Amino acid sequence: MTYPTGNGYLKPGVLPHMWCAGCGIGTMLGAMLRSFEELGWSKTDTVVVTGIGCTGKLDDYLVTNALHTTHGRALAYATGIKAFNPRLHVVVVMGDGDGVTIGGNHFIHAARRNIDLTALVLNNLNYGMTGGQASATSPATSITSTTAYGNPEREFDICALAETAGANFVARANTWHGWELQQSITQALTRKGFSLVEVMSPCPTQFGRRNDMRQTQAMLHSLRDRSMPVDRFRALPPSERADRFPVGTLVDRDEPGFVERYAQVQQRAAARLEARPA
Ligand SMILES: Cc1ncc(C[n+]2csc(CCOP(=O)(O)OP(=O)(O)O)c2C)c(N)n1
Ligand code: SF4
Repeated sequence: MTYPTGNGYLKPGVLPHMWCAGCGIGTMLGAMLRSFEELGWSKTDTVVVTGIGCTGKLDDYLVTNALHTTHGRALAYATGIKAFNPRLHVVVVMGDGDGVTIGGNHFIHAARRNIDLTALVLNNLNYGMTGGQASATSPATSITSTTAYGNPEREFDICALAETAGANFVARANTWHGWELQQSITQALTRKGFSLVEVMSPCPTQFGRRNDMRQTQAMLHSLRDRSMPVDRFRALPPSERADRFPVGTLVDRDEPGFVERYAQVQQRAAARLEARPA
């Protein structure tokens, strides 16, 4: 089997990777590399920004410009990079802890700003790296290392959050349906404004084994079985939606992104300066 090189984005000699057997992060990495390859992006024009966690380790496998940042703040660093040099393709890879738990505020404001970045949030329903603690996406009643008798909190719907905050493009995928995952990533990468792909992914080691999914593949199968193409999901009566989640493109709009709006601000400021009496 040949592994995608993503235009040479994959660091030579790094495989096999560090993630647990049955983890979905490697699948997301493969899909992202195939998308880079498909779009013909150059390594020098692409920056991958990560946070901290099992998902945050993804940049270790890349040859391109990569910035390994602090937990929950990847979007803040990425915003600085994009604002300083809008020519760059900036892709931000985070876990659900990074993206919407400790990083929730940065996430809301990146989407509100509609800053021209692509965020890939791997949602494995818990903090994988640090021992399986509950995150903001751990389902209500689920068992984690910090909710041994069931999670009393309700979970965030990451896609709904991005949509409400103002993101131009929002999609959800899972690591079982690899081709669809790659299609969603490619679409997200080509949109202006803030684009999000929520990647539903198994964490058999921390989440699966605590929630009646002890076999390595069980959580992956559960995510596969609960996924439903968005058109079919929306046709379901609300009473039948409970254990399902829609996958595919949920939002695709063409509002001006931050880069475009900021360029207009710069033009207005330059015109004002020029109009000043000498
Ligand atoms: C400010 C800060 N708080 C806490 C930690 C400890 N920490 C490291 S990784 C992590 C959880 C990562 O979870 P997630 O982002 O969901 O990624 P996963 O490991 O599941 O891929 C935590 C809490 C940290 N490194 N920095
Ligand atoms: S702990 Fe979970 S998220 Fe981390 S590598 Fe293992 S399976 Fe993947």
